[in-house]
Amino acid sequence: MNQCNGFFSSGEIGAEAEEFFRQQGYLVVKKALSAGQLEQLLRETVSLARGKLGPVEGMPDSSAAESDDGVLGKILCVHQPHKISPLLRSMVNLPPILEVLTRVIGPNVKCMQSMLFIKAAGKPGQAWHQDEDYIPTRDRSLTGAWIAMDDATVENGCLWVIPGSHRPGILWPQYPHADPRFDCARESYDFPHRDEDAVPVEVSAGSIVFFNGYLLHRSLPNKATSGYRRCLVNHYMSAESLLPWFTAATMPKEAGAALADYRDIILVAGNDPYAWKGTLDIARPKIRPAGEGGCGDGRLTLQEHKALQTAKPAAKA
Ligand SMILES: O=C(O)CCC(=O)C(=O)O
Repeated sequence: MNQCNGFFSSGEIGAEAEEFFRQQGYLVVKKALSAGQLEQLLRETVSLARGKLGPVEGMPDSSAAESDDGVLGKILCVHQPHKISPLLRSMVNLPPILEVLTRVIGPNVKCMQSMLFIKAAGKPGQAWHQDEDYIPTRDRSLTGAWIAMDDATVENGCLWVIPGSHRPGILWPQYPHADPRFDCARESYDFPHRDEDAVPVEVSAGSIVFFNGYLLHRSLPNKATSGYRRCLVNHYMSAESLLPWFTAATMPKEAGAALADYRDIILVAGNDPYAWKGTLDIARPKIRPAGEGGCGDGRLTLQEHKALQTAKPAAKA
């Protein structure tokens, strides 16, 4: 029994796992996928990257003669791949995922997003952030299920988490960083933890890392000389909560902003109390190309960003 480090087996998700998740903000289900399922996922990733599942916005040019490595190396991440892949759509309700989610979220659970990270050797990671910065729930129920498609190690850029950092329920400020270790998203700062408080979540392929939407997490660049650190991340929340996401596109005309509710969702467990609204099919897959990290002009160091923030009121006066 090694529950104290947050690693559990499928079928072992009980009160101890739930308590670990509540306190630390994450847990791991070891080897939740079979070798066959992993193999299918890896093959589907190549098909998707080659455009065989249909067009994807942002797809880099590749020729049929190019090697799989050449094609995969141009893509850092595919957003919403389940929209064109029946296989990835089926991974949204894998039994080990539902086993954990119905324990840590509740009986009624919906999914609103999938992301497929490829992160070839040499490619950047993701800076400190909290997923609720991007996907706002009303009840802090956002939970990621991060399915490792390769062994994820410190060397190849595994996930790092700050245990317990979800508990205050605060969204920390973010700024557009210029750190070449990370892709172009924004970075959280001024939270009361140090980088040294983070722990690497090294897992074997087929394991699933679950983490709360307020948990501070990041990943570092893939420093291996070859290979990938691929993962499929699905995001879930309580079906009882509205989802005020992408409101301009999805808010019903008669509703105020306070009632905005993104309805391109998949119910994966229990009942949807808002089933009367129906669902939408509006999200389309999109590719984030694999740059080298760092985002060039217009990006700031934290010191520059803070100096600008301090200068703003004075400039207005
Ligand atoms: O896998 C990664 O590199 C980052 C994943 C992540 O930050 C997320 O899923 O929110």
